[in-house]
Amino acid sequence: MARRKVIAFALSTSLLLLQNASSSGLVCKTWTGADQEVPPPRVNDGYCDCPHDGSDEVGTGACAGSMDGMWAGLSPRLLPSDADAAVPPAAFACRQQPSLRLPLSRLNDGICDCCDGSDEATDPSLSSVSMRGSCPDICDEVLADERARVAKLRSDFEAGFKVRAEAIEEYDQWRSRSEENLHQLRDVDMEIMKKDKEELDLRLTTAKLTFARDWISSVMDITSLMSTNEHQPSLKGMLIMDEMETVSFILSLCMLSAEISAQNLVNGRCLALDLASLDLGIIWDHSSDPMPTFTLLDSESKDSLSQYADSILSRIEGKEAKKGPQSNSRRGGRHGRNDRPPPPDVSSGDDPYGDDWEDNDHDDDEDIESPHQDGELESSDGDSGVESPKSSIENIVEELMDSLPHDRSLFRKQTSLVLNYSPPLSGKKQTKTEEIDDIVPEDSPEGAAESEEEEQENEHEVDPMALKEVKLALGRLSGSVDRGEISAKSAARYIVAMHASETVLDVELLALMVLYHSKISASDVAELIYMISSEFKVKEDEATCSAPWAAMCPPRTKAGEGGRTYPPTVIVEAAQAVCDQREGAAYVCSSQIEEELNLPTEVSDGYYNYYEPRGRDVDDGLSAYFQDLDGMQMIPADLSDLMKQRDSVEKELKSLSIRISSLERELGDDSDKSKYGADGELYTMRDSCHKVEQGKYEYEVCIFGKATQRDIGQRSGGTNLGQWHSATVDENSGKRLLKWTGGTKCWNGPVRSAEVSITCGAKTKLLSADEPETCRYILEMESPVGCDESFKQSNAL
Ligand code: MAN
Repeated sequence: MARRKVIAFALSTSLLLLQNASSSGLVCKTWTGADQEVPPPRVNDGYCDCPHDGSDEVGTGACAGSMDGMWAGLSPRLLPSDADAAVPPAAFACRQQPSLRLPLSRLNDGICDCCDGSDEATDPSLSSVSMRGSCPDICDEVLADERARVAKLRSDFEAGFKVRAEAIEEYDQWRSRSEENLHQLRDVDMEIMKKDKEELDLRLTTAKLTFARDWISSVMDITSLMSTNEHQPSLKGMLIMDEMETVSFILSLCMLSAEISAQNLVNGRCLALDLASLDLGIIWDHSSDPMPTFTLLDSESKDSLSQYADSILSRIEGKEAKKGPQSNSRRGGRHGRNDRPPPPDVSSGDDPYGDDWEDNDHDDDEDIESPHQDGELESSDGDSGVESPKSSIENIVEELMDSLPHDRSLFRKQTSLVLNYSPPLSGKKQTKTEEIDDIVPEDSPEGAAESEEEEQENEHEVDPMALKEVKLALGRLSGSVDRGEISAKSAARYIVAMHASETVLDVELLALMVLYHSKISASDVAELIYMISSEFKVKEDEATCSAPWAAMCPPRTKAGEGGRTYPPTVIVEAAQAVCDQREGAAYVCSSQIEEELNLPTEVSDGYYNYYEPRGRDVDDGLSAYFQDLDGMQMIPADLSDLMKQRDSVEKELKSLSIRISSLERELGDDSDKSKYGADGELYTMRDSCHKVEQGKYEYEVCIFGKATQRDIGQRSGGTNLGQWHSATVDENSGKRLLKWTGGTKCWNGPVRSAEVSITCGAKTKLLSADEPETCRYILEMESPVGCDESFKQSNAL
């Protein structure tokens, strides 16, 4: 109403101003006070060109209130400070309501627009409108809510700003401490430790070379002593055997040692042969197939010596020998240009296997050698009838096995019958074996025919407990026998490989070292010698059935050089003891084929000719021969010290590297400077989790961790909304955005993800959660993290 009144008044007074208009145009002042000429077309065109007096728009309302005394014009008091700027202000801002913008035409128009009336002049000289100067100040009422909001914002900001500043300070301190720490660890400690390790490695390499050389020379010394013992028949001399017999001796040692203990069979190989080869500078590559290959120690090459030392050391430490570098390995061991012969005493000038190998009338000799001579294996071809290298090797292995003096076949057969025997079910009586020795297993045809008769004859049931014990004992023995066979077969394969290699090796020396490592008692060794060596062996008369050991009883001797007799006394005595012990003992002739079950009530030594081999103990006559070798099986103190030091330096290096990388990860690398958000503001919040409930869900976000959605009331689990992804600052709004990505895939939708936008707040708190698109979650958070300068400015705080 008041506004309409003012306009009417303006129309009536504008007519007076028409008189000032010249025909060429109207002259009036612009808003800055400069004179201007307003051309006729712009007069009364609805746009106010003359704001001071409204003279160009007297016919319209465009300059309403511009009549003298009624148009206040632009009071200097109301103009912004840059009033003399070339561009006029577009609007008037109420002093207490900066967001309320008024068009200039509403200034001094008699209407109170600003709550403090500041849009209406109080200058009395300009006052001619009723409202002028009489606007009441109603700001307290109008701005109450806004003022409260701003006051809270300000106090939150101040509190948050402080917290943020402290967090940044803490981060800075942590960062500089950590960087210093990292520098110390990475550039100082690590360097020192690496140098230490380098020095240690150097000393260790030297010590290992010395160790390897010493080892070899000790073995040589000891073994040559064995050959030239002045006072008693040398150990070497005890082996009055030809090459083939020596091979049988080695295989038998491997068999007996594995029968004594499972520990003597390592990965299906004869440990004694492994160790003996190593002593003699033979380094096996067990992985090659069908035949193992080996490298000979090249005592002139540091690499070879060091590899050798490693093998010996790991063997002493009880670890499997490390595999040598492939370049050192030589299939079949044929000497190459750079290959040196093995240590002098290991090889003899003669062909070690001599004619015995050729004479052994196995036709497969060529087959063994050919793959190695040609550098590749013949492929197996069933159709052509050509034997594959593998099977020809197996044939030789079988032949070698047949040459072994101990025949376990009768024992095996009986043992398996007993082990497979199960007593008939209740009601059916079973006899004790002693009374009826023709018990045939139920499932055999004879068993069915005889069962009735048996039933009548059998008065005593088999004691199930006794049977159990018998089975237990036989089970153990049969396991031993199996191990022995595996061990001997494996040894046979290695021996075949050595032979095929054409490398000149002293097989007698090897036998002595296997004898040492097999740790077989003198009596078992004696039995082998007497049964293998053709010098002592009595040809068994096929027609008469004699005990297998009868060949050595009584033990014979043979005069040797220097008035010595062979075998050495220790062996002869041990053989004699065996003869005494077994005199009159029951035995089964090899010619007797026993197919039927004889259930024993107990298993005694010598069951089906199987006498358990015994290990060599300290009192054993043979132990004295090997004392010096026993002393060698230790790592010298200085080398062991160095190894310990190196191990501990390596351990320290490892833990140092772990610490360095974890510190680097914590600090964030160069490409990850924003890990802790702008200025490191998130550092103090690291690993903190925040929750909010919305609808039927509770949302939890963990800084640098995971975001989860759970049903309200659910304590754990929930839907994975993603793993921590990043913290960024939105360029336009200045808001922090925290992201979690790669959550559980939405059914028929995207992989879940969550985004938290942070506004300034005194404390960190999640305010709300929303799912604007399926499986995309937007959360609002307030936190001191958002209380920075840009927030202050944009909120005019
Ligand atoms: C669950 C929740 C919801 C989501 C649906 C999608 O119910 O994660 O937030 O929308 O799965 O199937």
